[in-house]
Amino acid sequence: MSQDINVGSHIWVEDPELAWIDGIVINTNGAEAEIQTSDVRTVTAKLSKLYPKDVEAPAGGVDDMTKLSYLHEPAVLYNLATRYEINEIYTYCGNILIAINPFRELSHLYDVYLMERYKGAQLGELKPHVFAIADVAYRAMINEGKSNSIMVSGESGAGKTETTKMLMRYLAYLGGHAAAEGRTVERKVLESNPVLEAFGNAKTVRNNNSSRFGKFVEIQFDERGQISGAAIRTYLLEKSRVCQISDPERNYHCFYLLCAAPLEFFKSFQDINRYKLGDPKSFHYLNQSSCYELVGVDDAHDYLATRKAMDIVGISENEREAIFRVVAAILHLGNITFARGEEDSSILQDDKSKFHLQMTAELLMCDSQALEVALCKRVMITPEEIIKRSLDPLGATVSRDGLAKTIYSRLFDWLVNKINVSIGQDPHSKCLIGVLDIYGFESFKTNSFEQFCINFTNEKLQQHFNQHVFKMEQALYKSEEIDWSYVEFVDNQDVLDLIEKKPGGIISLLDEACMFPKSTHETFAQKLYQTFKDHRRFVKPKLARSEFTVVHYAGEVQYQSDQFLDKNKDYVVPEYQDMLSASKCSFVAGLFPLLPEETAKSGKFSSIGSRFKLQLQQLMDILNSTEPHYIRCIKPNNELKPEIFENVNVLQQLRSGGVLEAIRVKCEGFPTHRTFTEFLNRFATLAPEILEGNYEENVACKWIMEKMGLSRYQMGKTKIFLRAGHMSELDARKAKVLGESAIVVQKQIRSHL
Ligand code: AOV
Ligand code: MG
Repeated sequence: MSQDINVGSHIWVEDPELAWIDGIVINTNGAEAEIQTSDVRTVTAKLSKLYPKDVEAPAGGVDDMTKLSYLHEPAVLYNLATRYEINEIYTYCGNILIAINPFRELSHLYDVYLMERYKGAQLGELKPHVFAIADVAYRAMINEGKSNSIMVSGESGAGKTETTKMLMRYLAYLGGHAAAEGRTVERKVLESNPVLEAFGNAKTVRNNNSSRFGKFVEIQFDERGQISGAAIRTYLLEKSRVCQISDPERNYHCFYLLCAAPLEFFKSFQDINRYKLGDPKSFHYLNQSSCYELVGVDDAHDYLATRKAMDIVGISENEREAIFRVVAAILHLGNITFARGEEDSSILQDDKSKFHLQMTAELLMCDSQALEVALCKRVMITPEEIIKRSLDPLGATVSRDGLAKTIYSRLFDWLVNKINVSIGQDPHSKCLIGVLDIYGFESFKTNSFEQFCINFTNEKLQQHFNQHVFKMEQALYKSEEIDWSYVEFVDNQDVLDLIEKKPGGIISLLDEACMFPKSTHETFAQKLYQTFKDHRRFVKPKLARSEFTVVHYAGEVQYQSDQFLDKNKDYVVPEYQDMLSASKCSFVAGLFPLLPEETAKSGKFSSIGSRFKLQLQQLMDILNSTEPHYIRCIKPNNELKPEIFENVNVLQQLRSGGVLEAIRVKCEGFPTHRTFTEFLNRFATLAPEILEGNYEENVACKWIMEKMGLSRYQMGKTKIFLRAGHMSELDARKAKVLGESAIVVQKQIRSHL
């Protein structure tokens, strides 16, 4: 880069605060340059570290990074910042869409009028938009009969869920049943969002409406391109939130909605007193944080909206009543506290606890005595005998929280399943569009098993992205024997091996530890240190006894292993299982179906980590069988406010999302390739003379390119490889030719009349 830089050159120079700042070289001295920056400071930097600035760049930036005349990190960043300033939140990078969260309503961006315009438009013809990506996926599906997927990624609060909703609205618009009203498939698909958000989203420090589960929505289409079914898969709901929250976060929205439920709504039941709820401040599961209300959110209104959405997705009145009864029961359950009884046993602490126990049992319609015993005692089955052991107050509290988490996660799974049954699957559908909205990479002060699974997911998706963008591109160039200097890229197979290899990966070792009764988190950590002492993606932090660090593709994350063993065990205490499956409420009993005798007795350990790994593999298998599209969401600042664009922060996200690498590969290479036949089918009209001669296909393709004055393309063995911009140029020429010939035909028709 540096050889073109002289005194007077406009350049970008690194800056600790802004990442990059523009300036003019005022002096050079060997390998060093003196620069006057645009904020009128004089700095020195190595010439080799400077990047040229395009002084003729359009004022409002360019809508596709591949159109930048100088393609490098500062240009990319500056382009995004410039566009963000004028509310252009979408920018392409080839066929990847970058979406920057505006943190303000931009309703004009999503209205029906705009949807109509994007319908059938070529990518790049209109401004970059989520609709355009959805349209490309839909057209590709219709034209090629192949399934497509759209993967939306980004860190917490970057806008994945909002983007996903827009994609789904647009797909529903394209594949909707025009004349139909009422509960159509597409209506149910759309209304599943508010239902799942009420039960699976919560306010966190990073996002006031943070999805605490991953989601893959598979929209099925019939041969006419209409939506004929859908399946929603969810991943790893954050269970711990049900009983543990920290200031200023909140528990799942549904708890607050129910507490705020308008009284008159309950007239159809005996009355709201049945739930004995009221002020959320009186519940332990909610009052661990001092945040109860959200700015701009009316919980009472949302309660009604949620009930309505539940109705649309096919949840009956009785079921809705039971669902909220269970939600109320969980709040009461959390208020049961324990005191020390005789020896190491525990008893209910006071009359208040007795009241809440009574309420919990009443709402769950199970036996209060059985509930009390199940909370305070544990049956131990050894080969020799069955012992009933008392739990101390701490043990009873842990057990209580375990029960709350189990009930809540079963409730969530029930909702997902119900929605799927109600929407219905189309067994004849051959094509689908999958939309993935899954938690982004997380690295907090303390990182536990949840972060480990989330980051594992992101490693998998990153590999998919890498493979798609890099490997596929390169492999193709190689097999086509075209001139291509290989680009290095960071592969992450080694991190994936570290995590998921069987046997010997972290998940396998965790399962082993869970099955061995004497293991503790410390022995587990020791085992990790021993096994991976030479692994370049694993670090034992200094002085660590139970922490370990994984060098992820997006950076290092230090995990606290304390709760890994507990959190990996998927286990329902048999007493709870028996008590709830005997509930007089068929809904509650249905959440806890009786297990076959064998499984119940053996107490066989079932691993959350391994199950998650399997789910993830299934997801990857689906994704691998589809044509992928990527949307990278970016969070411009951590204050969640409009108009603030933090360069360093954004750059980090572009890097960890692979956008910068993708840009390099895309632009150095050939973003579009077509077989000769495909190319000729599409563009023969540009040179009708080739149809008359007896040309080889590749010669004919070359002929067209030369006739159009396009160069820098490459001919492979079976395909022609185009540079960015070639395709749109060819399409535009074709449109012009077709327009002209249509006029000729019309003239001929007229002259015959
Ligand atoms: P996330 O899904 O990526 O985070 P969301 O989609 O929930 O993030 O977005 C966070 C918030 O940003 C939303 O609640 C909106 O207020 C705002 N927002 C996002 N996209 C837009 C948009 N296109 N227009 C207007 N406002 C927007 V997480 O689920 O936490 O990983 O777990
Ligand atoms: Mg989300």
